Amino acid sequence: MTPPPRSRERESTTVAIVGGGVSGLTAAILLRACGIDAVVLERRSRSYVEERQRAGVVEYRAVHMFERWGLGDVLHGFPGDDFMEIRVDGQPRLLGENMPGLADTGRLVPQQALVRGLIAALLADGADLRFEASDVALHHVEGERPLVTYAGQDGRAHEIECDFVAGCDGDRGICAASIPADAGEVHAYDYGIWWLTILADAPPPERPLMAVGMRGYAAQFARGPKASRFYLHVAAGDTVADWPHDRIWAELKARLHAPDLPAGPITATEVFPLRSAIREPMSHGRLYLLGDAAHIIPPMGAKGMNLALFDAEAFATAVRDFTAAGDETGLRGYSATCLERTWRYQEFSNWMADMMHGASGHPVGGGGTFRQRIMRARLERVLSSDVAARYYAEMFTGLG
Ligand code: RFL
Repeated sequence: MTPPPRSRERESTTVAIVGGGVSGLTAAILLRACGIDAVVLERRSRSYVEERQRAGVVEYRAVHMFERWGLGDVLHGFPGDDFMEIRVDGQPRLLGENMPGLADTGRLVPQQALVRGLIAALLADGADLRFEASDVALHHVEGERPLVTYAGQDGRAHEIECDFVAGCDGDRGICAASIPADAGEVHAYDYGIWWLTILADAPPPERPLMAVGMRGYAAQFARGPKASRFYLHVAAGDTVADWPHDRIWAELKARLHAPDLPAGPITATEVFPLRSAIREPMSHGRLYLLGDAAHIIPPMGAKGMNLALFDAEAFATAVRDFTAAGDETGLRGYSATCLERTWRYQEFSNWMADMMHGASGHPVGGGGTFRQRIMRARLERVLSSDVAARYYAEMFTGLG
């Protein structure tokens, strides 16, 4: 920890939240619903945060969380699909057909729509959101009153004393980095698989679509009524420059077995490796890590944003119980509670990634044709057995 600065005007709040993404804003709105004051410090501008496009599905469990807190209005989306199409070598198969557990699976809420809804609701309620806060640093998180320092939009130095710091600043943020290396462990896993993701103003598929075939894995998901997010498994080390738009559309048409796939302007592309990293414990002194600051998970399974929402509720509830009644149970159990769900979702994501890439001729970790056939058999079991599909349903909805 860096030593605290001197001679600045000191403010005070109950919770200083570093990061105004999904986890930080959700923690802020839930704390506010409990009458607990908080300040959100976000490095980027409001418009940048509101435009950043990533996830698209708020799971059934999280939809109910917002409704339970009387905050259902922040979810500006449209109903999710009850089925997922898995196109196996060009043949459509429906995952979840006739599955009672898959009715009402969640809601399609693009991440930026959720962020916009949260910001609007917080500001309408007079919440303290500070955008373009730079040089955020944490001090004394092992003590009773941590201090957070930062420079405001005007460049002036500020410091905020608080009871708790919520580290919601994402993967590679300053909060996790300020925890001493010997104060915990990071469980990391590199899948050795890289994806190209494409956002396009192209009509979404009839239902969420994953394609399995020996050319490699591909997928297409709705990101609003007129936009799609596509994924393509690509060679490790590829860059965006390796994928000009003509090549992207040709490969998507081939892998999705959709020669007439409607194209549209591509608005964003990114190449990234599939990896997991889970920090244990998820707290240090009075610093609590939420969302990607504590754990990252590959997009396969659509769980990153949903884990962030789970952490936010666990944290807000724990602070509420402590503040209202001095009950420390939630704070003490925060890390174990969140890690238990994190590991279950990591297992789901890992299971899906193994199955989809293995069945597409690229088993994670190698294993040749043996692992390819094993993963084809696994996929066939999920597509043909209600019992096997129920596992998928439970995990996808977040009710498992
Ligand atoms: P966020 O949303 O990244 O927010 C972190 C915020 O912290 C700010 N920040 C700082 N602020 C102040 N001071 C600093 N020093 C700061 N450093 C950073 C950042 O500007 C930002 O505003 O993290 P959070 O809240 O933990 O939420 C996590 C989710 O955003 C993430 O898990 C998902 O986007 C992951 N994810 C997906 N999740 C799903 O549930 N379903 C999906 O379909 C899905 N698709 C995806 C994804 C992530 C992707 N990327 C990033 C590879 C697709 C992609 C392409």
